[in-house]
Amino acid sequence: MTQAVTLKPFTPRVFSGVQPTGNLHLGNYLGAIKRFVALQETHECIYCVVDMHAITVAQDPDELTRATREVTAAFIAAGIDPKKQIIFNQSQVAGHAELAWVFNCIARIGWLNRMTQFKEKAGKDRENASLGLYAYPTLMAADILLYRATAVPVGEDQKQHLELTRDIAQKFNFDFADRIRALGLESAEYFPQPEPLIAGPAPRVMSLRDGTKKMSKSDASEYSRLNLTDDADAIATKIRKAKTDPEPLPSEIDGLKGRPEAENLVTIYGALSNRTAEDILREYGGGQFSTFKQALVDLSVASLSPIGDEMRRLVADPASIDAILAEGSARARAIAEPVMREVRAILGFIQS
Ligand code: AQP
Repeated sequence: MTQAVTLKPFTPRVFSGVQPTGNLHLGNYLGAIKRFVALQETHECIYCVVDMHAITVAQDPDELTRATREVTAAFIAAGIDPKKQIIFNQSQVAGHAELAWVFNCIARIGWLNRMTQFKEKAGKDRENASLGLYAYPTLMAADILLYRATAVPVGEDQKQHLELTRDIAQKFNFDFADRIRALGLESAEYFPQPEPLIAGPAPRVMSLRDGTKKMSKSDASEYSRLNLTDDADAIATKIRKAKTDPEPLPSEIDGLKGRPEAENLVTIYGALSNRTAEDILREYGGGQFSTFKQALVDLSVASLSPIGDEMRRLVADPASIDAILAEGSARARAIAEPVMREVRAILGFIQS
């Protein structure tokens, strides 16, 4: 006999996560966090510091604790209201790990073998990569679907993982369609197909040293990225040293073709100032890079310094940050636990 559960229609809900690894940079801000802030005006949002994803590569425990507080501080400093939205750390809601295991049994090895991020991160030493790094996308699917989230703001690098999440949701719904119906859901859709929210002014911010590589926490060169906690001097030095080519900035957008470094700097300027590339090139096109770079320094310092200052103020009081995470975790558990009960019922697990 099946256990009776009530399955409700989807609530529009945003979920996204950031790993507490290394220093947060401008790519994390423009590709993800800045958009998290905007979405809270229109959506119920759950923002997660994904500490379990972080340990897919070796982490120093003290550093992981520090970085978890720093990402939490960045969310708040950027403008996310922890009273209205849920901010928590992943490891405190057991359903993430539990649902990830279920999804490990739903996803096919062939699907995982196509994931380019694993190939890039494992590199040539694939045999020595952790099993967790390989299974990273099924944990990410669990993060999202545990809350039956309908929309996921991420940078472009996460597009493939989002597609896998949709495939897992679809296969789960298909494999258990009869059971889901028998349990009382009108349609056979238990999990939603979450929409990736990738569009935005800067879905892929590139390295300041190489316009063909994404800005990344793990890049060995500090000069490749602007960290959210960089002071004005560091921001100015990094932008002045940013790689460019010998040509002046073009006056038309077409002139950026084949010039990835120039295009990246214009994209960053546009995302920080909410201006279009056309508008920026109308003002700076034909002039020297040094003039444009100075304008970018001023804009970056004005945009990032208040966030960095507020982050420093917040992390100086770790007990308050931990309290915010604890409260967010309790609220996240309250959403996740009924979902896990339903999932267990769908699977046929006897529950005590
Ligand atoms: N360069 C980027 N441009 C736009 N968005 C980006 N994101 C990351 N880099 C860029 C987005 O930031 C969010 C959080 O990323 P994450 O910390 O969960 O993981 P990540 O993508 O692995 O970040 P990094 O900095 O690139 O770390 P490493 O160096 O470890 O690979 C995500 O929404 C991501 O898309």
